[in-house]
Amino acid sequence: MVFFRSISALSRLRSRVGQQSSLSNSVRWLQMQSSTDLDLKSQLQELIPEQQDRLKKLKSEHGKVQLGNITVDMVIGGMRGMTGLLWETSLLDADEGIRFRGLSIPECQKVLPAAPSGAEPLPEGLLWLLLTGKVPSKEQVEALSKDLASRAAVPDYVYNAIDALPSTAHPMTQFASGVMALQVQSEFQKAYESGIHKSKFWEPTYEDCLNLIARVPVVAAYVYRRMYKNGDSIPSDKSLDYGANFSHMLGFDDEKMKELMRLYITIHSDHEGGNVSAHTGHLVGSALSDPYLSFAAALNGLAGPLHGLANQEVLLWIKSVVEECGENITKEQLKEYVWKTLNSGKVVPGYGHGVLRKTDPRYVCQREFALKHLPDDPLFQLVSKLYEVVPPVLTELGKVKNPWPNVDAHSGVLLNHYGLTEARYYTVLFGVSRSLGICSQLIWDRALGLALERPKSVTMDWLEAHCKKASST
Ligand code: NMX
Ligand code: MLT
Repeated sequence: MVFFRSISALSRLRSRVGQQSSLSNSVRWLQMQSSTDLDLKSQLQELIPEQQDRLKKLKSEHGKVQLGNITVDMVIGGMRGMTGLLWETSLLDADEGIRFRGLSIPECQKVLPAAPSGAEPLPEGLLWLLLTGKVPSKEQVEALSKDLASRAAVPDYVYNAIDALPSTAHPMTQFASGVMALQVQSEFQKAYESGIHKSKFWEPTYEDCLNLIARVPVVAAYVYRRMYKNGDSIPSDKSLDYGANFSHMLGFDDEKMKELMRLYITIHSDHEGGNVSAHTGHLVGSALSDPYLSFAAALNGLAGPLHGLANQEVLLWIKSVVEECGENITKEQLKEYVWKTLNSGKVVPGYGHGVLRKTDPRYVCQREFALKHLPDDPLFQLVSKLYEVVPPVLTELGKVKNPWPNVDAHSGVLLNHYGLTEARYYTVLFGVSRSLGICSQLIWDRALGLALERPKSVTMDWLEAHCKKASST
């Protein structure tokens, strides 16, 4: 029965994606499970040799094929547009947005298993997809859910490490410190110290990654309860799925909030490899630093206001609009407020992107969630008004390459609606979700034996001399 449902879902999907040639490779990957194997690690064991051969062939047959020219602008401008990383789990198209192993967000919402009472994808299913390139069955998702629940014990010294910080420390500082403390149990570090052969690196990496993914919601919930609920921690409920249990540990048992959490974790998990957090995780991992060290580093990048902290900034900014102008602000007043923000030398948080050139599909699906579950929420209505007001203003500014909203423009009002009102905490939620993408790729980094990252840097003197020489020839 599950098999037939999967097959019909696949043919629906194929008919939608069939025309898109860029997807052919991803579709090659996208095979529904006919196997009943519930063990994710043994699935990977089967896939790895095939992918190792594929990479070897690519390198030997096409290693010298050029992928573009590097310009001075790229070197000065944060390597924008420079293809320089191998990242298997997802791919971003500037107009279409993210695809996880070839699947867009609406496609994931259709084919990935949902909770019995829900409609949004279970993050465990997305994790399975990211790791294997295959859409899991309901049974496989349940097995992974149980596996993660069985790995979620967090040692006391992790809590003690967090408790050593003032409770006023930023939630991302507390969270990243907790992740660093989790590192004490790294299987990779132990295996490396005992001289493991490099062909086996991926196995302790897999254990670390699954343990890390299982434990970060517990650490994150501890930080939340410590900061905002007098340290009154809520134990995990192993009968719940990953997203629902995280919501429960935070203190939110409303079924809709659990649905939101599943969607939230799914859509924030991965955004190809060049964003600051993913790239940092990959870079640090390339030194064979274990997944805890790599992911903690990634979190520190996520904590920057131009990256993950933007979700905090958006809600604080929206609340400042309401404080100054009231909830029933007119579009004209809103436009003035946006200009005031820009003229004071600040960015409009939640708008713009380093790669995307259209509205982020992660924004769109959150908007759809709001239209379905909270259409009358006043802050949602304000977010909708901003969608009309901000893009023309940013376009008028003349230098912004993408005036459209990104993922962070919407998440805060949804969380706020269900009672998670503490904006400074929001980036921690992003961090929990991103563990799925960064860790999935780290496992493949080790399985494929990817190289130490070490790009060449140059000085301004070097650039000037090079350009002088280039213009004289
Ligand atoms: N508000 C004001 N100015 C902006 C904005 C914005 N939302 N977006 C871009 N610009 C400016 C940018 O600061 C730059 O100015 P300058 O030349 O004076 O340095 C100019 O427009 C050109 O920037 P772009 O090439 O369009 O964007 P870039 O790739 O450099 O930066 C972001 C991308 C995301 C950092 C930028 O759009 C931004 O600061 N947005 C607001 C913060 C935000 O929402 N970040 C979250 C991104 C998603 N995430 O979760 O990580
Ligand atoms: C992300 O999800 O990482 C952000 O949208 C930033 C990016 O992709 O550069």
